Amino acid sequence: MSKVISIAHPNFALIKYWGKADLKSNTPAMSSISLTIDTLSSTTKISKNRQTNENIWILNGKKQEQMRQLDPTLEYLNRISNYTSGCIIESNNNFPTSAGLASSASGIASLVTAYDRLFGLNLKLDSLVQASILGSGSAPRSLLGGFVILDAEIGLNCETICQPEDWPLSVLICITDYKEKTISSREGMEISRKTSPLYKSWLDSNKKDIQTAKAAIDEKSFNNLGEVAEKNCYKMLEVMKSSDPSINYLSKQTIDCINKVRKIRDKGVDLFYTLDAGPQLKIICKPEDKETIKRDLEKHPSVLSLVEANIGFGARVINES
Ligand code: 2P0
Repeated sequence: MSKVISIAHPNFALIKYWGKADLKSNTPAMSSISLTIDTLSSTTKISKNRQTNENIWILNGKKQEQMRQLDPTLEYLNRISNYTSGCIIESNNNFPTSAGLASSASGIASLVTAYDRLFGLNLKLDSLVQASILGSGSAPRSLLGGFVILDAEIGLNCETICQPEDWPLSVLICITDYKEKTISSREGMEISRKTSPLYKSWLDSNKKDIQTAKAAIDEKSFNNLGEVAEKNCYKMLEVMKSSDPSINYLSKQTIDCINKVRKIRDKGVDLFYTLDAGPQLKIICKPEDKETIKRDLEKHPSVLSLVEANIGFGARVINES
């Protein structure tokens, strides 16, 4: 086989990871639960570099000067495959990169999946998780579809806890800004871990939030899941805000969208929302309410575009030759 193309989707955490147990291994300090979505995707083509032992990474058509984010993952995989030359990696995102839409999670998950096939490794999930986590702490969650837990308590076990077809919710993403963020999640997490007076209680409350969210997913209780997800999101935002320097990824447009979405909810529509390290607002709703919410948001001046998604599947190979 000379080249493999794979696809992976971003995932949005409902119970968030914000802080690391160890910088070098990039191990999250807490468990997280996410939702893999469809429509947005990262596609990665990988082939061996037969000219030199250099790794080449072309992201959205542009050759990257820095391999820093991919190197640990590639080194891990090269050790397993005993490969000492380079790879040519071409990744494309069909959505804004580094703008709080989890492009690194889907990008890394698609790379690991493509590499595994190109080298015929057939790695078990725990090795794919290890390879992914070295690139991005949220990337293992994009290896899988549906609702996914990445459990920091039991050795970074990553598994789907509800398949997409078992609870088919809808997701609407309000894009309020296309710009790349100025503080990476990695930097932000370290600032928070070192300086936020709320960091310890954030860490301590993780286990309970995970239990509550898991129970809500088991029972398919939309309201219980929404309540714990929003509370967990606001706790993370408080940790960011109380860091020194204070971290804020939201814009005025994000706040406008939140206010609008709350008004829609006050009218009796079931929905909840979440925010990550960026200004985009992600709304989770029932499929039957999607059109109503869309109609209310579509023309809102703070919404540059509205992306519709459903719950998606995990990373997979789509072409090999
Ligand atoms: C999450 N985020 O759980 C949290 C919520 C953003 C806010 O994981 O440093 O790209 O590469 O492990 O995974 C985004 O950060 O960070 C993230 P690194 P990552 O989805």
